[in-house]
Amino acid sequence: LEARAAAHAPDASDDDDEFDRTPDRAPGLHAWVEQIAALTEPDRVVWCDGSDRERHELTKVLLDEGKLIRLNGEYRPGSYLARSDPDDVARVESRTFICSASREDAGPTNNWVDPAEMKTELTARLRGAMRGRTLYVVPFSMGPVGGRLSKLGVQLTDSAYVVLSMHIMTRVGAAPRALIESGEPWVKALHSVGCPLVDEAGVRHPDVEWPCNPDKYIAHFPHEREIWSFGSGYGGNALLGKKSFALRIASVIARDEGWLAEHMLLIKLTSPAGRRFHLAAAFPSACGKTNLAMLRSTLPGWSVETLGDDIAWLRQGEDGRLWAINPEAGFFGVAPGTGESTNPNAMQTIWGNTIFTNAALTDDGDVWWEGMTAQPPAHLVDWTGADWTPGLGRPAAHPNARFTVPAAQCPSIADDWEAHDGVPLDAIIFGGRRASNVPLVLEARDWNHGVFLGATIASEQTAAAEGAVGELRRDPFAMLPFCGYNMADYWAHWVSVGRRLGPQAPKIFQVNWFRKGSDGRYLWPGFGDNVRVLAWIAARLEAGNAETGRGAGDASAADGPLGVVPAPGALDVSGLDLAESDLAELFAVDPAAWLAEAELTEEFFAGFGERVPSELHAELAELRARLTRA
Ligand code: GTP
Ligand code: SPV
Ligand code: MN
Repeated sequence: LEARAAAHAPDASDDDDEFDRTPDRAPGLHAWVEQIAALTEPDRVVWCDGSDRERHELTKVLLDEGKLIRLNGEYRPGSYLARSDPDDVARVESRTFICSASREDAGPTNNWVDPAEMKTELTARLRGAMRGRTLYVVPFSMGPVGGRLSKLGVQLTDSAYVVLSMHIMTRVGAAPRALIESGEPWVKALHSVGCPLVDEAGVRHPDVEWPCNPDKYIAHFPHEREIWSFGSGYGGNALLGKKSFALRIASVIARDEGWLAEHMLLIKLTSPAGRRFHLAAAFPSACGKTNLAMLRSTLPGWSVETLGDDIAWLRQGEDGRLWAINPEAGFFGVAPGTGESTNPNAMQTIWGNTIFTNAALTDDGDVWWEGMTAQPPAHLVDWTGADWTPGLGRPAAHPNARFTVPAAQCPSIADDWEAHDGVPLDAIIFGGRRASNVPLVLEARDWNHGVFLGATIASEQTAAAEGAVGELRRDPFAMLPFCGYNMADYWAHWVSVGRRLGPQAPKIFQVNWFRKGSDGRYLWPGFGDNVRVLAWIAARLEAGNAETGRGAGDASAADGPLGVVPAPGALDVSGLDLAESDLAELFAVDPAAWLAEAELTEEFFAGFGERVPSELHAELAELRARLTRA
């Protein structure tokens, strides 16, 4: 690596790399790398090319340093386990900042610090922060390289684990670098774990398994399209192409350019008649996107193919329709709950070439987590490195343990998942984790009603971020932690996008897989049986299509106070062990409880003041009127 470092340093005289011979081709890039290297004082600078050779070298470094554990190649070839610091296991929303010019532009749902102040503070933290470490320069593309909806970035990082993860999650290498050096716009993404190996006195300290810093900052500068992340090595805090770029910065670019950057899965649904539908769905973190994206149908003739599991960029095409891409190249998926019975496609995807983070280790060198099998192994090493046996009363894997794996390995991946123009979108689905009140499925009456449904999503909090798990919180559009500007302006942007799309706009639906009975059990079987809900959605999409009529199934529906719901018998529940009373409860609407929710929605909107679009106030008034009549 050291030799390569010399060869790839920006000022190297060695000219085996055609780009390094002409460092002036991207003066912004080279000057920035030099400036950050001067500030952070790494031992060396390595320009990454995304190659297999680089992956092997970085893996070897991480194994030698004890930062990765090689899994048993018989069960999990090319796969590794990383164990994080126990205080660096999830996104840190309290330390995530949107540093727009004014506090109002960040809005009440984001932490805001004046951009100049934040840069001063972070510059102080970053001074000498990479001493004793390597600074990696990682050019990447979000979306297929050169695609119409794709965007470029460069991440600087002092974590080889982050580089390896970026290899999987984004398109790293010479092709995006060439586009950047040809003058295409790109996003600056600076990351340091904030854990120098050499102190101020020049004394070198031993490294640790997972370097990080208790003082964390995930700072975004929307105006400059820049990200500065300090102190964490974990997923959403550190893989800056993902939430920081593809959602927070991209949502601002999207607002300015008239498109949408969303926390959505993307799938292709095929009916028994061979009709194809492209659906996007926004559910909050750890609320079922990966599972729906990889759904294996329990209804004969229906199938789902995977296009994306976490992020979608949506843009109007020349034909006037809304087109969607998945800007990522891999899955950073929740491990617990993933097993053959719930998500067999995910289990097959992670057959090998996978980085696991905070899973438990079996005695024969494989990984395990709660929900992978019905019975846990008799002995494990848990995610903290401690011995574990069943009955200890604590989970063996961290609840936010994750797998990082190339999307191409997914058996259900769609042929056109890397199409440069994306796919035309037929429907958008909103959902959350709601034990009560929210029905299994409903259809919005029109676009603005759909925007109201998205804006008012509430969901029980999960382990994907710090905070009390289970607490109900508003998570509009599943974007609460990811919107890079004022949430009310974002709602207004959605209203305006719908106005522009007109009759070509996708239809909007809402789902809830998580409703519970009074005895605390889930009323709906979920997972593969969610295709039954998708089939009704497809029928509704076909019902509006005069040419093909009702080829997709029973589209009959009834108007309810919350929206349009399946008419009795329209939802295919054949073969399910579902009591009539449970089915009724899945769709039950309690007007009193909903009037109370409407009260909370009014309070929620009030927190955004005058910026809430009038269309949403009108939808709230309409909801109340319908509930009162109900
Ligand atoms: P992020 O990657 O955090 O954005 O999450 P995600 O939305 O992709 O969530 P994921 O699909 O990984 O699901 C999170 C948890 O919800 C897992 O433990 C799943 O097993 C569980 N889950 C997903 N779908 C269903 C469902 O239909 N029913 C039930 N009961 N649980 C589900
Ligand atoms: C989420 O929390 O929504 C994730 C995982 O998808 S992370 O990349 O850590 O944000
Ligand atoms: Mn997510």
